[in-house]
Amino acid sequence: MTNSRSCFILGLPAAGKTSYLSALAYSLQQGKVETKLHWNKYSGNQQYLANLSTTWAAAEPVLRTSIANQQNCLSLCLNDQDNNVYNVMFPDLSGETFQKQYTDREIEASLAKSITDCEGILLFINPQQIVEPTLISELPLRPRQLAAEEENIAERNPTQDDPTEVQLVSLLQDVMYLRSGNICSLIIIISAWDTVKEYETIPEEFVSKRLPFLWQFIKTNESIFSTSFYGVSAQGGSYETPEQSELLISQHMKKPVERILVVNFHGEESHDITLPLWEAVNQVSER
Ligand SMILES: Nc1nc2c(ncn2[C@@H]2O[C@H](COP(=O)(O)OP(=O)(O)OP(=O)(O)O)[C@@H](O)[C@H]2O)c(=O)[nH]1
Ligand SMILES: [Mg+2]
Repeated sequence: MTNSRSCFILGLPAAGKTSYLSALAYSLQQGKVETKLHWNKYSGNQQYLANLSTTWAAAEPVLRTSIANQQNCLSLCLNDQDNNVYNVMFPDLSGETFQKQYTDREIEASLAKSITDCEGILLFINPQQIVEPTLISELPLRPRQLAAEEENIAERNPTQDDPTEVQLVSLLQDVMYLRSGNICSLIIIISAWDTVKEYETIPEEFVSKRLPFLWQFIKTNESIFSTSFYGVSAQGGSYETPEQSELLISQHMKKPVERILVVNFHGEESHDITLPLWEAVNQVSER
């Protein structure tokens, strides 16, 4: 039986959305490491994902997704080990689209429909991009007159200055509003997990410590967001210099897919990047 599933991918700029899709596209084509989901057959336009897969294999950073070339609807026909077939549809949008939604309080009708109709949301957070809130007690003491003058000069830029968790909670509130409270599976993916794994082991713990407001919001709305947390290193390390990329490739010559690291809710590690997607489509079928 074929199930149609639609997932929505949400995340601010540089959250790791496209990097995840590039590792996913590569993983689905290789046969060396077992994955929960397999490519069943080609469907739709595969060129975008095929290009991402090539980029991943070469350990090259993906290009940032501009609003002009964002993908509103990619599709994959996948099957799991029990031979359930899933037609999974998802977008690869630019983080700027979500920033605009946050600042302008507006959303395109087609995007709103994708959010309303989807069964699962993958929300990406890059630990290296988190803007943390500043406590009033941490601000430097300034004479009142000077502070007022400075505030007139320095214009606040909400997308740069507002804490990441505030922006994400606002976007999730929009999701709740659009879906009129309909339950939705929410998969929170901490990307670039290779940059945090030395001192954090459990992805949910990372969220509760680094993004406590977001974590409280999710806990408060458990009846609406059925949430799972994953740590994912789609690249396996940094691609910042050609030497770093070459090292990653040479360390995993036989099984390149083992560069990928996925840490589940319990802190268990694997190389299966299809797990978060499988959970998003499977949680729905269990309901
Ligand atoms: N170290 C490390 N960096 C990563 C990993 N995955 C992504 N990054 C880095 O995170 C940055 C952003 O990644 P993208 O995948 O382009 O993020 P995005 O969410 O698609 O961003 P937009 O297209 O701007 O919305 C890039 O500099 C990546 O190299 C990883 O597994 N490890
Ligand atoms: Mg992108």
